[in-house]
Amino acid sequence: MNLRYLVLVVVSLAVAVSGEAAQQTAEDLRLITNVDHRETVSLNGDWHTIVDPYEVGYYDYRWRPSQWGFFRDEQTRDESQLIEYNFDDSPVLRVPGDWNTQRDDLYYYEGTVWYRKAFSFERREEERVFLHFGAVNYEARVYLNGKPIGRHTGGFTPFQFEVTDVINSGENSLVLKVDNRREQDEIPTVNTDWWNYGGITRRVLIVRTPKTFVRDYLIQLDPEQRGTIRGWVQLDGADPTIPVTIRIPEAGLSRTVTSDVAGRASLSMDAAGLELWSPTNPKLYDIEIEAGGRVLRDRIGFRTVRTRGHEILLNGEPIFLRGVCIHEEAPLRTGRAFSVEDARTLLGWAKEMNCNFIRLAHYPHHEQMLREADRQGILVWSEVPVYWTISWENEATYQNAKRQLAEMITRDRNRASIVLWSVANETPNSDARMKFLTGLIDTCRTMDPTRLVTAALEKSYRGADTVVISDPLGEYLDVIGCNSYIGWYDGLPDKPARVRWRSEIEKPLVISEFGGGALAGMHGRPTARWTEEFQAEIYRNSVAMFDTIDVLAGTAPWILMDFRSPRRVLPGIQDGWNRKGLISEQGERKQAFEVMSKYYQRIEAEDE
Ligand code: GCB
Repeated sequence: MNLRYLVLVVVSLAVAVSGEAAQQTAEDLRLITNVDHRETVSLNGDWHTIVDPYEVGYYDYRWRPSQWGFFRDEQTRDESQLIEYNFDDSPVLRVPGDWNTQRDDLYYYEGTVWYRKAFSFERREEERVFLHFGAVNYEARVYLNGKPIGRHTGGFTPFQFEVTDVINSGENSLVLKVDNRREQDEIPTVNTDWWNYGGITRRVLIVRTPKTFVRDYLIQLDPEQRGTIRGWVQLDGADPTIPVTIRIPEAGLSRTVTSDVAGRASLSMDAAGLELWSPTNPKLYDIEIEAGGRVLRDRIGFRTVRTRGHEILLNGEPIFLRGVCIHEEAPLRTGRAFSVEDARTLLGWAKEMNCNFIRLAHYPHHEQMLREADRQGILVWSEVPVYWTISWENEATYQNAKRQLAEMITRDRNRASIVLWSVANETPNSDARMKFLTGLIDTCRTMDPTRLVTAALEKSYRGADTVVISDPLGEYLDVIGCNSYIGWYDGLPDKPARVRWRSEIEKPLVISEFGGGALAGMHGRPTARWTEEFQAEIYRNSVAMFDTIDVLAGTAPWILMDFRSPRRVLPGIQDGWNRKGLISEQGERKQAFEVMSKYYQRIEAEDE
């Protein structure tokens, strides 16, 4: 027996005993993209759930993975058996949705909840079947008809498992163990400034595909040659060397390529006549990708993004990013946002503020948000939750971050709206952190050569009032993001007007956070903290400061809407909410909203 075979046998045995399936790696994701345009069956709706803080559904009394776990196929029960749980008589939670806002007793719950969905399904000959999860926070162990089919960690990215050989024609039982406990070595780590909403927070779908099908593709303009589409199509299946035709019917474009033995077909296509996507003209084209007699459709916008000195160029023209940061907090109802309606409300507010750009903080947001940004013509910064003090030295932590980054890029690299991938937020410098983050930057560049890479860095002072960015990570980025709370954590609201920025790096600078807190409806003098007047004063002086920064390519105030955070405990004012929103969670605009919207109106007029 050779060593490789022996390792395989040992790993398979371990899997069989523990019920564990190895997690996919960044290099081997095999994600099926564009689930919106595939044949799917929704498993959204009510799921029966068991709250299990001691994980008795997983471990036995010796703390070993139990053979009697809650994932056992319920059809195999007999009446004499000792079974101390019952999904059918347990309460339901809605999917998609976090558990914290669905039941009062789960408001602060962090731990394990079991979910069960019973469903019927008709299998067809000659097809493959996959389960798709938009996101589950944080760890998901998935069982179909009593069999473990996979495990995934990371609360904001999609994952899938093939279940062709496990799904029944007839009745099925899908069980998930969902655990959202925070751990030091995970991504994110234990310490964040947002609430750790648990649950199956995004949609669950059954995806039906032919035996060989188009799994993924990149169809984007070459950033250096706007008249050319470059990319590739990836097939999946037993018959990978078949012709693939890519068509853009409205533009009369069509190209047929043949995939190699790995199912990969490279694509290069003349695109000289295409109308370009931009915030003022968010033109999307219907795309068809035909392989093996089946057509997969998508809607794709074509644009380029590059930098030149201190400028960001969209379609070759300088553009100032008139932005705002957004958390995935549901507007008006609270909880995790997940729907097109949520996206429309948030983006509608951003547009009302005259934004052309949003920073989706601090993790990948749901797919509908990106599709809506494509439709509305809003540029996007998308990031992974590599936030503050994560375990830089831990190889498993690095692999986890890399995989989450790969999942984000794979899901969204055909969205015209996304112009920036961000690898980190406010991370303290060290050799280990540099190695970690430059590794993530390389992953971005390998997986998507068409976009810019950034990170939100921190500033430092030279003297009392001169700000510089000396973080060595800047050298590896295309665009420097910088979070800066001058006037809130750093001095009083009059301070921004005195501060001057000096750039030592010949790259565009985006102020990726600034601002301060205010309770909507609380009024007083501009010197009284938590009043709308105090917050508006910070904004007025920040805007005056921005006018003096010649390398500035964009700004994104923190934040569009108040959001839940357990770090924010001041009674009567915070009550568990970060109050730096320009709008309250109930939709009330604070005075600073008006300051920003006027600033952006002026910038927009100057740009025209
Ligand atoms: C930051 C963080 C952000 C916080 C914000 C704040 O610098 O990036 O996640 O919520 O400050 O409100 O302090």
